[in-house]
Amino acid sequence: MRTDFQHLLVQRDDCVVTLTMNRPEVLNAFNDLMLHELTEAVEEAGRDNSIRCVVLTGAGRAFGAGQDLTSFAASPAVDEPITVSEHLKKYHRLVYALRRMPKPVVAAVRGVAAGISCNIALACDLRIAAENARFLQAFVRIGLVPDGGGGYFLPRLVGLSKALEMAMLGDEVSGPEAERLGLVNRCVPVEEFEAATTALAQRLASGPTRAYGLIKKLMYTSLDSELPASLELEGQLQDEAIQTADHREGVAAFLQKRSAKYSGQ
Ligand code: LHQ
Repeated sequence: MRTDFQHLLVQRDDCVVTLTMNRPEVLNAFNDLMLHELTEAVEEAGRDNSIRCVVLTGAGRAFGAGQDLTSFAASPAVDEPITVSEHLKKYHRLVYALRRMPKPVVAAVRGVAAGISCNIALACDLRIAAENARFLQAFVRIGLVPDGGGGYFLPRLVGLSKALEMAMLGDEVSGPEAERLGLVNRCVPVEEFEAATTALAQRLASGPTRAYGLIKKLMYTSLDSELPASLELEGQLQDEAIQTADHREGVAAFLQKRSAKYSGQ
């Protein structure tokens, strides 16, 4: 997989790839190049069968500060209407790449995750936070609405009431509070953050990868569908899962009273 990016570090450890957004001088705020590089890397990781878990994180003291406001800002002096929806389509491509990737993606959040960076973390499958994490729907502070899927992910993760509060007040939510709300899966002390992230990623990377991909499809499709459609899809996906080598290995391991050794196939 390509590693020579300008604003993205790519680190490979066996079947885990860690993608680190790397503009620490602006708390990893997104400029066009970083967004492009991250999207390319996520899409490539999705296609590469030797990668079985992806970790997304930020360099330095933050996860990300949202859109770089120096490279994309409405000038107060200009009256002409500006259109941001075309620009947002580039973020949407990243959101789809994360959600449709047939393997687990973990967001590892240390420090601030603001604006669209926060919502990119919400687009990942699981989130681990350090105790110093700060989740912030910063949009309203500059008179904008949550983008990057925030209007979709946030109420589904924390419920409508808290989602509206976060979006309307724009106050920071700490790591421990995020865990309590279900915004993140777990929050750990700062000094344990890296080891806990590695342990989670390695566990996922040695699991039944194809089942994980099918689980993502089932869960994400069910959010948008009625019960009959979800039950129908469940049957189709289980037909697929039951034919995998990992399913056979899991059953054999159970019957032989040993740990399963999953190949990802
Ligand atoms: C930054 C940024 C930043 C540039 C910190 N840009 N430099 C919107 C518009 C258009 C299209 C697409 O979508 C979007 C979506 C969005 O994401 S809108 C939301 C954009 N983000 C924000 O409004 C957050 C702005 N940043 C902040 O409010 C604070 O920096 C937070 C709360 C994130 C962190 O506060 P602190 O920990 O106190 O750090 P700091 O403010 O001192 O920032 C450190 C440096 O990073 C500083 O530069 P400097 O040269 O003074 O050290 C900041 O200017 C820079 N920085 N965010 N988004």
